[in-house]
Amino acid sequence: MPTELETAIETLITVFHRYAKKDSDDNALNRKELRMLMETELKSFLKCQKDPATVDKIMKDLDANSDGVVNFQEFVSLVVGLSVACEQIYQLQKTGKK
Ligand SMILES: [Ca+2]
Ligand SMILES: [Ca+2]
Repeated sequence: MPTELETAIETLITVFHRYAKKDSDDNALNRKELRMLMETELKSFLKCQKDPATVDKIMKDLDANSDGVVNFQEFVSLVVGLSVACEQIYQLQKTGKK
């Protein structure tokens, strides 16, 4: 039986490829694929983001090698960034409840 963390890592890989394979390039997310992934899989996380240019901005920030698409390594940095932000909120809520 895989552990919770192993399952989480597997899920990341599965979700990335589910969206990445929508066009001919299976190993990267183009703008449309990234938008679809974020709108579907990160719905509640992005709800507070009212800026319509968010996807474009995130895409530009993520595309470390500037090839116009987001590969798995670049996608992981989005997940890491969101995880860090969420963990900080988690900490704040914990301190707030004291
Ligand atoms: Ca693709
Ligand atoms: Ca890239």
